[in-house]
Amino acid sequence: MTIIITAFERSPDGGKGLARDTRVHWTLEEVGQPYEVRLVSFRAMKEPAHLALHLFGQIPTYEEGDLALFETGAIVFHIAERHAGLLPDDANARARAITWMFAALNTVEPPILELATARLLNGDKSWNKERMPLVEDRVRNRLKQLSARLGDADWLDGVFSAGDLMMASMLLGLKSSGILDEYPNLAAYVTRGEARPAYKRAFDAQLAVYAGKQATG
Ligand SMILES: N[C@@H](CCC(=O)N[C@@H](CS)C(=O)NCC(=O)O)C(=O)O
Repeated sequence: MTIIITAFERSPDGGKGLARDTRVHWTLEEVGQPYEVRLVSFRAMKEPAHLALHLFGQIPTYEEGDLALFETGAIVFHIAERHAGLLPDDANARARAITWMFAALNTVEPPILELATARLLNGDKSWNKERMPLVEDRVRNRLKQLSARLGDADWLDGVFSAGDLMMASMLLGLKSSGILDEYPNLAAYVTRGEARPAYKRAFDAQLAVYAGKQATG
């Protein structure tokens, strides 16, 4: 059964792999599942056909036969549960890997998103200057805690898991801010994630989509 995921027709990040479809590409590449990508424009994302798949009118979505999913946490978990390689067999280790997925989505992503919003959307507002140090400190606080927990380890709980895939995906969004480099073990963690062949394939796949759209206009 062909797996179809959706992605931006024109990604605002210019092909840097920061849109959330990249973590789904990455997951599918890790487990070796073929998939197709359907591109959607910002307008099409808010139209009935797409809203039937994603009630919030966003990407990515995931279709597999008569199953349609949205929310990257649910999509990555679904794939990781059905294919070997991203969730340990041991029940407790599996539960911990799932915990890291939730931690990435619920505890680490929100301050990172707040920082991105403050920089990209509110950068020109007079009140943003005063607020910025608070927003950056919220990110630093999470990174400090995560950095202390990771220590010298390669991955958060022994072997690479869906929890690392999700956590590294969040931290990737911080690369351009310079804040990640204040925590060398986290910067190295992200570099290790990016060095995985599956990540490279996922990144290249989304870049090819972006470059193709640029070339064809
Ligand atoms: N919590 C959702 C967030 C999805 C999301 O914010 N998608 C962005 C792209 S990365 C989007 O579609 N933005 C356009 C919009 O919200 O109109 C998930 O993890 O899938």
